[in-house]
Amino acid sequence: MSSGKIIALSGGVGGAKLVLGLSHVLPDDRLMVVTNTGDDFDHFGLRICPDTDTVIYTLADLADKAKGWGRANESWTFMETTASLGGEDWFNLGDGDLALHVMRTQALAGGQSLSEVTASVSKAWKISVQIVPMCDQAVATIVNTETGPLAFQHYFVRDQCRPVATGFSFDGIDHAIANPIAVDAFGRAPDAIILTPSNPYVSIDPILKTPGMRTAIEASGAPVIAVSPIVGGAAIKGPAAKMMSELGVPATALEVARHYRGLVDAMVIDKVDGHLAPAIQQLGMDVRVVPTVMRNLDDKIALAKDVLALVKHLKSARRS
Ligand code: FO1
Repeated sequence: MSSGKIIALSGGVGGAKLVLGLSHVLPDDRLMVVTNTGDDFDHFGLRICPDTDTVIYTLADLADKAKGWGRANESWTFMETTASLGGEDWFNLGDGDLALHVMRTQALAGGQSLSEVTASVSKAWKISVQIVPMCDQAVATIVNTETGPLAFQHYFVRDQCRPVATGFSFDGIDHAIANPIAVDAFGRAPDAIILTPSNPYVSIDPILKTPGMRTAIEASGAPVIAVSPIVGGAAIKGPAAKMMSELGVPATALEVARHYRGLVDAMVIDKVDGHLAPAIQQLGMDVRVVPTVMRNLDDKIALAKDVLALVKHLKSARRS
């Protein structure tokens, strides 16, 4: 394989798991992660960036692996004190996590961009994989529901994904600009672009819909591979399957492939969904059927290797 970059588009938990696997099998300078910032919001006057932070904590080996978000071995004095004062306690900020939000908010107020803050956090915590937020402008994912529009974290955390979703919008996206660092990387002949197994509607779509991003991906000429977050009709974590049925589409890996049609060259789906491979091939996509559920580091590395084998196959098929 050549030494071009592998550029992974990632939301939170599922995406971060595959990114960790990729980081174990690729030299650090060959991996770039573009993170979803549609989940970002202001809370207690602080800028919170959940998906970017999940990737940071995962790569810095600081993540709470059981919860999938936040830091391991957290203390919760801030939250307990906030609750005892009758403050808002629906969104859990651990004490160590809080320090990151305070530092970031201060740096942003001082004129740094989100990309710059993310790079300096990565440097401080010795993460050498490049983590690039999808844009430096504020974009806010809105979940439209039967009972009205909800800011993403209100839908996801406060209301526990209970409202019935009718669609999604991304406030501010028209004024956003695809991160120039990512656009530059897409223009330098990357080996592949990976849509990680994150939620297609609220994690990957905001990245793809950021003006300039999809055009840059398409112009890169690199194969685009998506790993299905839907396995056996259910999402490994999060509301993707629930959203799909509420939107009136079957919660299947085939439907994920349909959603990405026109952009994605190949799908990686789980063994339990092997019967869907012919239908996905009929959409004009290549398919790999492998174990995709990442329970431990070995699973993450194995999936990363399977994805990279597919990259190699797609690149040599293009050459011949
Ligand atoms: N998810 C929850 O389900 N409950 C929480 O209280 C919560 C707090 C939280 C704090 C910081 C952070 O970076 C993430 C946090 N998350 C929490 C996860 C997060 O909001 C979602 O996982 C993502 O936005 C979806 O990818």
